[in-house]
Amino acid sequence: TVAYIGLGANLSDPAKQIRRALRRLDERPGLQVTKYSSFYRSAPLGPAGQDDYCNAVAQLESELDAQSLLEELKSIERALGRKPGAQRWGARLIDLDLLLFADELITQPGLTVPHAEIGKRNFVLIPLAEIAPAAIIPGLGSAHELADAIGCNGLELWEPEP
Ligand code: A4P
Ligand code: MG
Repeated sequence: TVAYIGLGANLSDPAKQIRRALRRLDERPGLQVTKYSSFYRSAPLGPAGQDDYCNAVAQLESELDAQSLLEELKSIERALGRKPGAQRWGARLIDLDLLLFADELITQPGLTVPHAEIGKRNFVLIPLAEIAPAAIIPGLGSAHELADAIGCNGLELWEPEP
């Protein structure tokens, strides 16, 4: 199954945390990272007073079902040192969200796919459209249509070209 993961971090050298998470994902049995986007910088959505976020999107080839993939994501978050029970939308070392799982619509306790906020966040839609412009977000449209509509206001490359 082709799946897309949103990666976000805003503590302890965020880009390094994203690179660590990508490596961990690729190392897991049954998961392979087949593509990932540029790294982007944006102001935090949520409580004020946090540092900027680094965000990226990865394309995975998954032999796992969606629920098992979510468990792997949570396990990698813990392995990288994310503290459980932190504030919702508060600062975090690493956040891994399951954005898309093929064209499936999933509404289970603890798992909503497509990710509930996907259509509202340019720090997700722009990197997704970069690596998979034709990807369909069930019920909303294609990644590139949604990215064009939301625009890249407030978003820049993490390390702009000199
Ligand atoms: N959950 C349900 N569906 C999913 C899914 N598709 N993927 C459940 C991942 N998790 C899913 O997540 C809370 C619960 O959501 C999980 O137990 C899981 O079963 P969490 O990661 O533990 O908590 P959270 O991340 O604090 O809350 P939430 O609501 O997931 O926040 P988001 O949506 O992840 O937002 N600003 C910028 N600029 N960039 C960011 O990346 N990220 C956030 C966090 C806030 N502000 C940001 C950014
Ligand atoms: Mg999350």
